[in-house]
Amino acid sequence: MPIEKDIACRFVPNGNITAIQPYGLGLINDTFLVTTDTGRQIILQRINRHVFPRPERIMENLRVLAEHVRQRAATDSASGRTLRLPEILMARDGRNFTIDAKGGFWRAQEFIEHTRTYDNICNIAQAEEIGFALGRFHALIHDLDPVRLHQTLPGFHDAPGYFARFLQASARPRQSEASRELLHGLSFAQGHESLTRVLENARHEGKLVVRAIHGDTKLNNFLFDIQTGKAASLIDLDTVQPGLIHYDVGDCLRSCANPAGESPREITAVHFDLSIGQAILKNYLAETRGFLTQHDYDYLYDAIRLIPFELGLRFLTDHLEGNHYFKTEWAGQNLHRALTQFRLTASIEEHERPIKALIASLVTG
Ligand code: ADP
Ligand code: GN1
Ligand code: MG
Repeated sequence: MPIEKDIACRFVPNGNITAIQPYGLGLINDTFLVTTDTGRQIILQRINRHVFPRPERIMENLRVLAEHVRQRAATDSASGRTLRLPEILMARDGRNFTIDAKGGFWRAQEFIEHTRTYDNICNIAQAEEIGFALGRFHALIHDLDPVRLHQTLPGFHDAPGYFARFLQASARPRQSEASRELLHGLSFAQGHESLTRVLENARHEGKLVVRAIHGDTKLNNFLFDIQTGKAASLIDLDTVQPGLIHYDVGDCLRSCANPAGESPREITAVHFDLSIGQAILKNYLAETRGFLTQHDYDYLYDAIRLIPFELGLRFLTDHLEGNHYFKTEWAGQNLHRALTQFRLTASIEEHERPIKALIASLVTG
């Protein structure tokens, strides 16, 4: 019996499992869609232990998050539209995870039906939905004391830390001569070190405060209702932990406001689309106006510029270290992903004035 079937049985007390298939295009966990003879479907995941050293901390955070959101929903009935978060399922032994014989860490969650994800943004209406969903998520957790959450992934979004690791990896002797692409990536990274400290400095100066955040707000972590096209859910909650909301806003815009996506055929197609950025930020700010501060607004542009650069550094470092973090399908894929994020960073720098003007008009208007 394949291991995932044995594990799935632990989360499905009633009914026989009729199908298990690998599901989705996440780069970190192993995800399966499990179907039973009652027609019920669940999402089963093996958490990547290399990325998450203490996966039980994720599950504790998810419990705290669910409890907080439930309490808020009870007091917040006037809010109109809701954003669903997937319910975590209990295993037969009463825990919300299970461990296999090899030490693999598994958990299951409700499959949110009638939804789909996108890897490339399609239109402005989707961008507006993304802005709403991220803003609503931040509004739901803005009063969740971050002290109640574990760091599930220490050093995540520590851009200076990523830069130091990049320097180490790039200093190691290479087996073959560097390609033109690699030389370009190395030189882009080296030339942008000064970007890496901007958010962490603002945090140390007390201008930006640590809050509960999502941590991984890329496009395919938003579920869209197939029929209405509305954002139904924000998933992949493994990196919900203390952090800066700027990480989430920057990550969301780097992922969604680049219509060419993370794996474009031609890197020259990559650019920051101002209309998409405007649609996301407009709805995001409408949901979060009640608790964001002037300092928060002041650092939005820096976040939008930093997070694609940071991700480019992470991809490039993984390429140099032998691709043990992000899943890859072909040699050189992480280098290609890095150059894509660097191209996006350059596009954001080219559009600095209009992006700043856009933020200013949305904040004051
Ligand atoms: P990873 O950390 O590897 O990205 P995710 O938790 O994002 O893992 O899951 C991978 C993919 O599986 C998602 O992009 C989405 O397509 C799908 N998925 C995950 N959870 C759910 C869910 N509760 N309902 C529907 N689809 C889901
Ligand atoms: C990973 O897990 P997934 O595929 O949704 C990564 C993000 C990156 C993203 C780039 C925990 O997201 O930080 O931005 O890949 N998640 C983790 O595609 O490292
Ligand atoms: Mg994901």
